[in-house]
Amino acid sequence: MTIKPLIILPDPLLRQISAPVERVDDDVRRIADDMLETMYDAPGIGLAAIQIGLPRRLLVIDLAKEGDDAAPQVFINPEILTSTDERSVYEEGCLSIPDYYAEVERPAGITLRYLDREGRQQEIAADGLLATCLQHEIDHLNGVLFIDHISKLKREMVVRKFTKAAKTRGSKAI
Ligand code: K1U
Ligand code: ZN
Repeated sequence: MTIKPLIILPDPLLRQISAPVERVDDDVRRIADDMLETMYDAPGIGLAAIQIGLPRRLLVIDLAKEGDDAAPQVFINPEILTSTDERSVYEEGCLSIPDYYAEVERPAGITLRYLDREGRQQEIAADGLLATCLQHEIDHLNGVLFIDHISKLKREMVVRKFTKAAKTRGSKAI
């Protein structure tokens, strides 16, 4: 398993719409394992393939508490089937927008259809942090970032800060 470099705002890749995974094979399982390794190293609780530069509809999540056994979950070609009218607010972060957190309101519950790492179709109902994290990661598959759910003023400030930081990094590179 390999830890991959993370794609950081304002990289245009983060705005790309990811393509469906056509076949769940060993290559896809290897990518999922690399994503989990990258997510644990960061550390984070979720990761979409585009965050390591791969525009494929694949995401990983692990919501195990510190000290508990790892509980990795792989979701391939996830589709939200239903969303509750009830909404919940959670303070979200993003490994592609390091050290920035903001409250985001989303449907409190969803039902989801997806393929697991063996390529079997599954359906689940999710609420709480799992519902929030799945929606955050599925947004990534559609080129949407959590800052798109906050005010335009705050979003523009964040994008400006990260654009400046990227330019500084670029000017220091040989
Ligand atoms: O997709 C990502 O960028 C990962 C992101 C997932 C997420 C966090 C919060 C709400 C919705 C989705 C993160 O993992 S940010 C880091 C984070 O939340 C965290 C890091 C260490 C310990 C616990 C949480
Ligand atoms: Zn994110």
